[in-house]
Amino acid sequence: MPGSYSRLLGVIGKPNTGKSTFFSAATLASAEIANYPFTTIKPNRGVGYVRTPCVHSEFRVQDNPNNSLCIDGVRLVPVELIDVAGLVPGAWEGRGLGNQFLDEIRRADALIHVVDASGSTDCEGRTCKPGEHDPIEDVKFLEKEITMWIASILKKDWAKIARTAETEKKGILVPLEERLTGLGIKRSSIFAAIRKSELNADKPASWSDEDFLRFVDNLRRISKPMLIVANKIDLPTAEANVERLKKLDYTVIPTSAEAELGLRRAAEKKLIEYRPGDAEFKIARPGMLSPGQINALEVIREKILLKLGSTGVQEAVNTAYFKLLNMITIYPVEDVEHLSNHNGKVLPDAYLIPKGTTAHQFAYIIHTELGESFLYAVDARNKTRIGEDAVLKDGDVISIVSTRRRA
Ligand SMILES: Nc1nc2c(ncn2[C@@H]2O[C@H](COP(=O)(O)OP(=O)(O)OP(=O)(O)O)[C@@H](O)[C@H]2O)c(=O)[nH]1
Ligand SMILES: [Mg+2]
Repeated sequence: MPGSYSRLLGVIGKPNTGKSTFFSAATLASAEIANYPFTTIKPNRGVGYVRTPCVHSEFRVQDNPNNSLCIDGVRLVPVELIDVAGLVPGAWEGRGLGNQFLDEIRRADALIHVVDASGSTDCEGRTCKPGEHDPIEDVKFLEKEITMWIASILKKDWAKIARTAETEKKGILVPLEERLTGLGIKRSSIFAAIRKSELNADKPASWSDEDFLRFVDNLRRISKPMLIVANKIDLPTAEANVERLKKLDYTVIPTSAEAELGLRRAAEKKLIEYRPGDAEFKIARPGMLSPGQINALEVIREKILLKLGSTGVQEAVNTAYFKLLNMITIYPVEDVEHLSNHNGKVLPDAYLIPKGTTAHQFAYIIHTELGESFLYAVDARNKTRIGEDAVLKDGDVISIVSTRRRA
């Protein structure tokens, strides 16, 4: 996807927690939503947005966004999401829709785990008395499912590859990498997981079963970072559970996916003024709304926006990008005076790139040719030249000067 450095967010969890509602709210793509488990069978893929303050106000210019949107000073940069079937305990062994689900999140770079914080669905997603089910159990089971799934992929010929790695003295990194690239897991993550597990990469045959599982569990945490969306916060039994979920080792974002979906649909029809993630909305066309609709909107305002500051959906997408994946936003321009591209469009593009990216690497991200012909970059804020090794900062407006062209 242009400008997003193609990262994929996987929306996962047990059935009936609101994954498709969250996905629809985030992307405004239609996805089937219903109050029973396994509504979603085939995955939904769609485009949502990361929200960031646009630099155009600071530079006091009017912008012409191209790869993204800008609504009243808020830049919305497209990002891709996938909503999959619900996962039930034992999925890694093929229960429920089992491995099919796991296969679909293979390519996800970060996971948004949607939990029913109100506790009104049991461990298989069947409706139960609100507050009856403990959502902490859902977090534990999901961790286990993903770990066991990765372990089952590695376990098949583990004894053999561990022995070969030792006899040929080639270490375990390369054979592990070969087996894990299909899951989008990189060598650096494997290396980090071995270190974190305090294991010897040269002696894998001596790892005990426990060592092996500890390694896989660390690998999951490192390669598939996850946050918890504590959904259905509009229900009264959710509040206490959110506080308990926050004690776990995750970023927890309370949400009402249903409320966000309502607000975005109303905004799409121009019935209200609302940008994804706003703390408030304004009714734009009261005459077009029934008293029931106005009442529903006012309940969202009172019970969610005034209480929590937002519905949480946008915050979850932003947190996945900016915190879990450590991304920053960069605006490439060709002309640093006018902040425009070669068509005269002002601040046309916003790119999401990993923190730590250098000016030269950024040139490669825009275009291989630009990377190859890179001379130096110019920071549009102070019009100074920056070298190839300069690390870019969030919100930088950068022009790349190359032997061929400016970008
Ligand atoms: N109260 C409340 N209900 C919600 C919220 N989000 C979703 N729901 C309801 O929860 C039920 C399940 O929603 P879905 O989005 O279909 O859930 P899912 O996780 O995709 O379910 P599967 O596809 O079956 O795994 C529906 O009745 C939704 O209307 C929310 O924020 N608050
Ligand atoms: Mg669904």
